[in-house]
Amino acid sequence: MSYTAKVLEQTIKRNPNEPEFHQAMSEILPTLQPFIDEHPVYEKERILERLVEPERLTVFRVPWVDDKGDIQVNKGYRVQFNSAIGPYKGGLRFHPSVNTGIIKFLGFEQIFKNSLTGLAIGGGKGGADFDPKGKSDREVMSFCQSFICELQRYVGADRDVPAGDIGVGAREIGYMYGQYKRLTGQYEGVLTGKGLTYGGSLVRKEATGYGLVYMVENMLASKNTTFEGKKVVISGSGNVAIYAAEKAAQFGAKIIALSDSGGYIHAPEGVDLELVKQIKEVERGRISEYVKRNDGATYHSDSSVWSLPCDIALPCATQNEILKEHAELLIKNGCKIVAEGSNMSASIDATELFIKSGVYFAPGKAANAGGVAVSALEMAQNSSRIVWSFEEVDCRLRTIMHDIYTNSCNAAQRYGMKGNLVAGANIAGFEKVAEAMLYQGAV
Ligand code: NDP
Ligand code: 2IT
Repeated sequence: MSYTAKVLEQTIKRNPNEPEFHQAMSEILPTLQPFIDEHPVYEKERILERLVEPERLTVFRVPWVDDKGDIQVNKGYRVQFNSAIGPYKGGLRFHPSVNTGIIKFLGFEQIFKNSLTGLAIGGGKGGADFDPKGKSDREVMSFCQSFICELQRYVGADRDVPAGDIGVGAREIGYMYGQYKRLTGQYEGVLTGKGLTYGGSLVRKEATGYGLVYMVENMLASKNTTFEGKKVVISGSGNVAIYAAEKAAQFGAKIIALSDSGGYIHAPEGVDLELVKQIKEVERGRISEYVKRNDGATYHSDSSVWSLPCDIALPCATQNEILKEHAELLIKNGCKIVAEGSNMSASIDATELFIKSGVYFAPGKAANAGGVAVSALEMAQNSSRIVWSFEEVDCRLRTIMHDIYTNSCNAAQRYGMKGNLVAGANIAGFEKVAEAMLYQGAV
């Protein structure tokens, strides 16, 4: 049995009931074998056994008081997975589905993603099984303050720097930042995705979506084409989806669909993004609201957004939102490019089918790395107490996405897997972390 297969088997056995974590490891570990064959020292030094075990996993109680005066209790999490190349960095997810397996899959992916950015950030992730939907601002503030009261013991500008993810945006980051400052007396870059008036970076809000489109820009360029006139289907209608739609539209694409967990809108002539922003960012409403105010679109809750014919599909909602049956539909309808805005958007069999069928596929750890990359630029601006212009940050983001694309392509090619960005991104991300772990000894 190969080294990677052995570690995978052992790790699955040692971490039962964590299917998403198993899936992330099953996608990553086997692709590292050719690189490890060439560098046997990594097996000798047990790098993989160390890599799959988080440095630390904290689970904590988050009690808070709702608007009726009742006490609610949620579970909070932070996994500090790997600090070989920098302080832990990764988002916080507030969603009722959050559990240990989901936090560990996200934290594990984050190690590779953060390495790919070329910046000095280690892998971490956290969150809570709290559902912000339907809660008042006051309730969200109460929850966030309680959450950070506990988390503040474990984070810090040079230690662990959380940010947003599903259910955590500027509002939640603001409440947590204010409470952190109050608890510690420190005005430091402990969180990213902050508001622009208190240490946030320009382009952070847009970064994941814009970065995703910059990744696809490179994929298209390799096929001598551009976004101009392409039909794009996007799932989700949150932070990543909205800014992916914005940049793709600026590049001349037509965004024909967006969704949320209730259903999707189909706008054959292109979505009105200002209306989407009003509904989603301002009113915190449902995407179904769109068709009540724009008669160029229809709403569907009984079929999948992936049933729509398109040139490019950008999943931007959550993990495993593209299963094999959806991949089959996309392929049948002529989709040529799939790039993951969400983490682990596609199941393993869906990913394999895309690759086998010649659909150009970019995995999340490469394609959605723009968000955390600009988070690291926010950290850099905070430490040096300067502010870069929108153009400066955007230009750095575009270069970073270009470099991630090139490094992933080159790594795949080096190991005889030309065009396989899944293997390429895994190897390119692993190289730096593995070497850093090796040189730091048995830690
Ligand atoms: P938001 O909370 O802003 O938006 C999430 C969107 O996805 C909403 O439209 C939501 O619909 C939908 N969604 C969430 N969970 C589900 C589900 N179980 N089934 C169907 N739809 C769902 O989150 P983000 O846009 O920030 O995150 C989207 C994805 O991108 C996540 O996978 C995240 O990990 C990833 N990501 C985010 C980054 C960032 O910087 N924010 C960076 C890199 C990756 P509804 O409102 O109905 O729940
Ligand atoms: O999945 C991710 O990369 C994020 N949610 C962003 C993390 C960050 O620290 O900006």
